[in-house]
Amino acid sequence: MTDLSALGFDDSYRLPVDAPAPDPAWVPARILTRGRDSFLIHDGHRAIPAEMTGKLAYAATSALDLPAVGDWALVQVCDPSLAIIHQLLPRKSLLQRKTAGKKIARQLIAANIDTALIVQSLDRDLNLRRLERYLVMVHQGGIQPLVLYSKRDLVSADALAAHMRTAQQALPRVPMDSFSNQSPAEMAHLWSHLAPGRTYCLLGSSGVGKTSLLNRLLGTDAHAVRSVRERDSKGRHTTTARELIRLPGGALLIDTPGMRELGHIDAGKGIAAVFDEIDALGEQCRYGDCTHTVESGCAVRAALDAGVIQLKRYENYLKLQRETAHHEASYLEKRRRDKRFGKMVKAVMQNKRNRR
Ligand SMILES: Nc1nc2c(ncn2[C@@H]2O[C@H](COP(=O)(O)OP(=O)(O)OP(=O)(O)O)[C@@H](O)[C@H]2O)c(=O)[nH]1
Ligand SMILES: [Mg+2]
Ligand SMILES: [Zn+2]
Repeated sequence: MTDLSALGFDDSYRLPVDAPAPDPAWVPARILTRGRDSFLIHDGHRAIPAEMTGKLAYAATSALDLPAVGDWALVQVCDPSLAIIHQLLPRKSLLQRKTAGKKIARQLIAANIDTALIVQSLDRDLNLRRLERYLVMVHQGGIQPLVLYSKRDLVSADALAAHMRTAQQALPRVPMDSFSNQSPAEMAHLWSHLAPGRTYCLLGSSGVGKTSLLNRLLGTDAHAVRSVRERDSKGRHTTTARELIRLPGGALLIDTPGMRELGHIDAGKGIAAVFDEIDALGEQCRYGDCTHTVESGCAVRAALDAGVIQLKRYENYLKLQRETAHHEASYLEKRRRDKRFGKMVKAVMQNKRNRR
């Protein structure tokens, strides 16, 4: 008997009613890990190494069309050591970011996440701007956030209280909690956030304690952790791969490597959700296309002057807006160029064939 619901399967992953009927031999399976060209999937019975069909790979017009960790797909199980991924099932949610560096491309982090556990270390400075960046990514993907402040043992009770107060005041609607992995009681409390059959994803900078948390939840040392001091200056991260893991009790968890850069492409929806009070004020600006910078009759600037909105939050809002618009424009331009190039190659090939 397969129990796909234990892997997080539900009715929302069915193909749309008007989609062509898939091959009856294909079964739903979840992507556990993704290598360069290979995958590990689970079909409810067992984990099986898998490859995707050439058709799926060639039909992909961007990284978004390829399987990511957490995706549900229709696969054909050939034998216990090989499955073929034929088709992706509709996604409930999708975590993505701009690839690091100058390149303008989307990178998929994980699919079908219910809640992102954004881990922030209490022994580092409270960086609300970085947290807003994570929240934009999470909201853009249609995912619930839960901020977990880690390493509680490294700060005093007063420092913790001040920290949490400031964070919660700045982001009143974001659920937050704190813990130390040194405290069994605090670890036990964390379980109350994790429900069976739901999928969670650990996010946060390198060294904040994501993998340590996973290990504690698993009750093993199966996954590598490394002290912040041991991390080399080349910025090597301890966790390098993403993997979907089933926890005791049945929650599903994906660990991720810490991200140095957190750029967004086309994240307008996420920005509007994270900066909802600014977004709402924007409706009252005199001009519909107000940039909230120099226009007269700007309700956002008025709120800023009245001290209703914090300057740093406002600045981060503008920065993220500019950045996402810029990346989106570069991304579209690149797609146009690629398409033109593709057409040209096709025309040349056609020409060649005709001359034969
Ligand atoms: N004092 C204290 N140290 C912790 C706690 N959680 C994690 N650490 C330490 O922090 C260091 C980094 O932990 P990791 O779990 O490797 O961090 P990570 O977030 O997985 O890092 P990357 O995989 O590089 O993204 C390790 O030395 C852990 O032992 C905690 O609650 N308290
Ligand atoms: Mg790690
Ligand atoms: Zn305005």
